[in-house]
Amino acid sequence: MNLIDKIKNRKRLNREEGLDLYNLDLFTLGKLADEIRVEKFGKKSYFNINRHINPTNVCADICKFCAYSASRKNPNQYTMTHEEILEIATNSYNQGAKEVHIVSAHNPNDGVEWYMGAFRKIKEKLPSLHIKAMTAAEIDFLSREYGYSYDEIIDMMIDSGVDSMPGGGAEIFDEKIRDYLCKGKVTSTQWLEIHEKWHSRGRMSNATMLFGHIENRSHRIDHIIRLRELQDKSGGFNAFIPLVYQKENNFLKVKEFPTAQEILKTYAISRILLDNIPHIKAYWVTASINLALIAQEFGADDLDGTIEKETIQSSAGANSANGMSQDEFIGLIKNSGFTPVERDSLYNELKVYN
Ligand code: V47
Repeated sequence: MNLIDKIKNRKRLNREEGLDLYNLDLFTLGKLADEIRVEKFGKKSYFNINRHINPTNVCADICKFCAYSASRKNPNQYTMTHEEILEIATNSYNQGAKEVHIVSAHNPNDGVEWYMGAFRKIKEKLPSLHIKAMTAAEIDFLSREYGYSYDEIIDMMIDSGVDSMPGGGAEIFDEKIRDYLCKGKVTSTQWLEIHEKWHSRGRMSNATMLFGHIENRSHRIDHIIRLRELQDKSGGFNAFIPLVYQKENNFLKVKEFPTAQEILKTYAISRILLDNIPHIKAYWVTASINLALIAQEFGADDLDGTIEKETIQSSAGANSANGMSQDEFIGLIKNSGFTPVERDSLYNELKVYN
């Protein structure tokens, strides 16, 4: 059976076949991915009303791609108090946010309780606000820095009110590329182990892949296949999020950036290869809103959310510092021919905007 027939018959593709997909022309690939997307979700495009909070940029680790953590290029250190974090969460909740997405740098100054106490305070005051927090990289950092096992940290997160885990810190799993980008941080095996442990408690998480820097196509396919293998075992990933590398204010020298064509192909291939992860998220912050809207026709069914404030990627050049208004977001999805569906963090539908 040739590659296209295999996809049409919903047969699983292996690594080599995954890589071959890049040789298909963009429109053939897009059409194949779109057929799968439409079979699963029709013309629905999911989003949520969320608020990103990045409580500190003080970081013990050094990732070459990062423009967010305080460093020579970003001398403005900050660490929020619990009261400041709670105030942001409360204001967002009062304006309709259903989720706070809390990701910090790896702060060696304030202890595990600084992280957990913030979650507890939010949960106590706003029990219905979904807390998506703590990347596997943060969990690994706390474990290394303070001598807790992954299980202990995960149990503390659950006791403190964390509902789901974001997909950050995955970067690219290939060990050689990863070592160059962020040696010393959570390894690929550890990242996968932490998510598996989280899933084993009946909890959901996301998975990202940072691409468009020094990796090549086969590294991306390897990354996607490793996620597919874990998902076969644990079933806990809600969404896969290819993050397009942003190039400003960091220490990574990249000569060539991915074209729009390469980015769209990567979304489409993710949709085709990941037959067991339901949602493919075109995170508009890194793809740009224009390309994210087009990605809806190349396999993506989720555009993340309104975000309100965003620091990690906007520090590196993305146009996302102030999020996007709900009306604008809904209008853009509608005008692109899709049906906006507000979802909660676990993809239950809250409102369909016909
Ligand atoms: O892991 C850092 C990435 C991630 C850059 O789970 C960069 O729903 C591009 O994981 N260019 C954190 N990306 C953000 C993240 C995320 C975002 C949205 C939704 C979800 C989710 C998760 O940001 C890091 C890293 O890969 N990042 N620097 C950069 N220069």
